[in-house]
Amino acid sequence: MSVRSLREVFKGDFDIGAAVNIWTVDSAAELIKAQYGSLTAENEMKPVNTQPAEGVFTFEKADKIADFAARHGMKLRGHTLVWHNQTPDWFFEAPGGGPADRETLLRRMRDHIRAVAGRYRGRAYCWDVVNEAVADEGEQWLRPSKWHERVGPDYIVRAFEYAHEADPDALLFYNDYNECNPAKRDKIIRLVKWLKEQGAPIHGIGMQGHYNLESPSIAEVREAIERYAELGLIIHVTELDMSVYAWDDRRTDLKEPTAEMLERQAERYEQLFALYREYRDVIRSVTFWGAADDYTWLHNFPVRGRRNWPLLFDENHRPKEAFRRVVRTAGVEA
Ligand code: HAH
Repeated sequence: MSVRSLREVFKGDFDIGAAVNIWTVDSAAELIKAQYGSLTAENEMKPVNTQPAEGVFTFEKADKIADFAARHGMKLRGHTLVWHNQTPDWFFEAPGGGPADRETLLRRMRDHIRAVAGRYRGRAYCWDVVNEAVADEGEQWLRPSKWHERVGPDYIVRAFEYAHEADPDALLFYNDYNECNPAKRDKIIRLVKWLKEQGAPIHGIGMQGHYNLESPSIAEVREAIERYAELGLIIHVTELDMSVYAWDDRRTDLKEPTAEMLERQAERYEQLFALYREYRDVIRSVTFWGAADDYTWLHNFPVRGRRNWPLLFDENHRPKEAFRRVVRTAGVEA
């Protein structure tokens, strides 16, 4: 029996994408070609991989993914140019040791963005320009990172300017997680408003979408979409997955997901996609953070020695109940 293609089912609504890496483009090639219309490199375009030492650019792995996308007529989302994580230490160090100053950091940022966004110009149609700059907890607005401490908050503005300079045609995104948490959501909104006041060329908000069976509630997701949409930018769901564990569940004994977990996951995915379809005018792309459950960043994270099953396809690339329910939201049977 043939399986519906997510890409086709949601054609009139939004793009359906998946994060891939240099191994999964091979191991899940057939599934990816059949189901997804957009790719994101899970790690291969991050600073740690593209510029491991100053002035030393390595693009083989990123190219492998960009080439796969081009060969199969898929879109490519760029991820990510400026981040506090997966960025080599040299970025922040002075040539003689000690912390680099603001000018050095901004020059390195600009050179990096120019090289990476420049290389994929005409291939990556959009970029997550700044990833996760907002603080998770408490009163603090922006996360205390080396970028923030050594450049000041305007590092975010500069990143968008440099990205626009490197690729004037690319759509530029601010991307973050816990984006439906009301307190963090409001900090993200404050950031985006401030960026617009500063004249930063920002076109969209990336809602990462790392969810679980309990949170966020669908009402919180709806409220977040509403508030982000009011800013007049487009929305991409950039890294969707649904852990079968609550955030504080530390169990490591499960060899496979329980029937209850799979049912609840299917129900939540169905509710999410029904919601996304309501907002199809602002949500232009929905990308899963993986292709199928055999490989996900959530194996061993945040709990070592634990597997997870957060996606729509199982470890053998077969559609799960969640897949059928998602397809159903578009008014067709799986
Ligand atoms: C995301 N962070 C990153 O954007 C992505 O690049 C990475 O591959 C996986 C997840 C989400 C995140 C985190 O890094 C740490 C704690 C919670 C969530």
